[in-house]
Formats: sequence, structure tokens, C-alpha cells
Amino acid sequence: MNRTVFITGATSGIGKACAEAFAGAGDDLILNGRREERLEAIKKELSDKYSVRILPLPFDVSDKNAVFDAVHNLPGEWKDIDILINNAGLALGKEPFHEAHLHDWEVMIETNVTGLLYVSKAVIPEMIRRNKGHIINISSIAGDFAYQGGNIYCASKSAVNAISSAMRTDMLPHSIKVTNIKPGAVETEFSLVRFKGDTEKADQTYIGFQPLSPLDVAQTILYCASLPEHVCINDLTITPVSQSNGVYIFKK
Ligand code: NDP
Ligand code: 8X3
Repeated sequence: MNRTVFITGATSGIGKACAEAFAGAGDDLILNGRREERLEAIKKELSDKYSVRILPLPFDVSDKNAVFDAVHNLPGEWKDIDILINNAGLALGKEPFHEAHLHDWEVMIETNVTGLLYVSKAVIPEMIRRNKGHIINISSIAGDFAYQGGNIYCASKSAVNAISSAMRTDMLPHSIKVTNIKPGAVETEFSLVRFKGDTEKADQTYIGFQPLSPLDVAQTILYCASLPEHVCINDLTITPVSQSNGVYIFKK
């Protein structure tokens, strides 16, 4: 569709699947993540497959200077961002409140909340100048109800829900859409990161039911981004058919 789509956290999971889905729709991509070599590999893979332009933009979303430097120094032809997908995020640990690690909490808040704010604050002024744009924030069903051990991850996603709502209201005069996506269980590197490389624990998360694939979520996001200009999906919850919320999953 010839748009410029900026995806944070595009080296894996939902972000990487979004890169594939939007490239397939003919959009040019700015791809962020900390692992530069993965961004280069994805660039090669997708530009061989689709005739779209891809700009790898490695930085840590929680590093304020890095975020603003990267966005402000975008080459001229990349400055008109049509869609921002604030996807970079993570959970660290699943211990109860009193046993959880402070550093894990800090990283989750700095990435899922502060990082999303930095990137949005850097990108929005150009959208306002052009009086158009679409911001898609990846929240979670975890933000609607805190499950056992989910504590600060859940709190960070509740913050994303509130930020999306606040952003949407303030963006109304500028014709900028804000969509808040709340996925349930998606099989990605999410659990491997949460359990700090413990593959056994990570694999357990997805046993006994069919989780969503990253592509399921990416196709839904592409749909939200493909509606007429006057139509905005504000909030969207997507779960596997065997999951009703962050607590109840029917496992066989
Ligand atoms: P993955 O671990 O597969 O992907 C996470 C992505 O975020 C990676 O590309 C990672 O890149 C990037 N990332 C993490 N920290 C930073 C950072 N500081 N700066 C820049 N990029 C960063 O997990 P998912 O695809 O599952 O997660 C994507 C989003 O979806 C997250 O916000 C997550 O909370 C949310 N979500 C996930 C669900 C699930 O069940 N999987 C359900 C609901 C929501 P790199 O390490 O290279 O920096
Ligand atoms: C990720 C989904 O339910 O593991 O946001 O927190 S969950």
C-alpha cells in the first residue's frame, strides 16, 4: 500500500510477523530492535521476497537519547511515518510480588511503558504536521486483569491501556488514529525471555492448547491498519479459542 510503517521490536515474534504482513501488503518498513544482525537478516529476507524498502533502525527503546537521535536523524525519505506499531516489550519473571526482582520490574516499566512513550513522543510531531497517522500499541489481556505472578508485567500493560486511551483523545484534532491491541497467548520468544532462557518452563506455557501464532496477530493488526480513513478500531482483544482471559485457559 506504499505506506511507511515503523515497527518496534521487529526482531522476533509479533513484530517480525508484522514486518512480513505489512511488506506483503506493499508497505515500506522501518524496523527496530536491539539485535542489529537480526534486523539485517530480516531486511534481506523480506526485500528479496517483496519489492519494498526496508530501513533497519537498531536502538533500545528505553534509551531516551538513542530513541530521539534515531527518529530525528531519519533520512528525508523516511520521515513521513504513516503507521507506528509500538510492539517492543517483555515480561521478566513470574514470581509473587514479595519475591520478584526489582531489576526485572525496572526493565519491564522502562521498556513497556517509558520506551513506548519515548518512541511515540519522537514520532507524533511529524504525524501532527501531516495531520494523519495511525499509532498501534501492543498491550495485552494481562493489562485487564492481574494473574498470579504477573504483577508488574500486568501493571505495565494496564498503563499501555490507559496511555492508548489518553493518546487517542489528544490525537482527535489531528486525525491520528490510536488502536490498542490486547492479545492473549501467542507463541513467540516471550516465555523464553520471561523465564530467562529456561526452555522447559517456556515450552510448558503453550502445552495442552493451540496458542495464537504471531501471524494471527499480525494479520489482525494489518486489518486494523487497512480500514477507511474515517474508521478506527480503538481496542481489540484477540485470544486463542481456548482462552477467555489472562486467567482461564482450557488445557487438554
Ligand atoms: P518476543 O520476545 O518474541 O519479541 C519481543 C520483541 O521486543 C523483540 O523483537 C525484542 O527485540 C524487542 N525488544 C525487547 N526489549 C526491547 C528494547 N528495550 N528495545 C527495543 N526492542 C526491544 O515477544 P512477543 O512478540 O510475544 O512480544 C511483542 C509484544 O507483544 C510485547 O509488547 C509483549 O508484551 C506483547 N504481548 C505478547 C503476548 C504473548 O503471549 N507472546 C501476548 C500479549 C502481548 P530485541 O531483543 O532484539 O531488542
Ligand atoms: C502476554 C500474555 O497472558 O502471558 O502478554 O501475560 S500473558
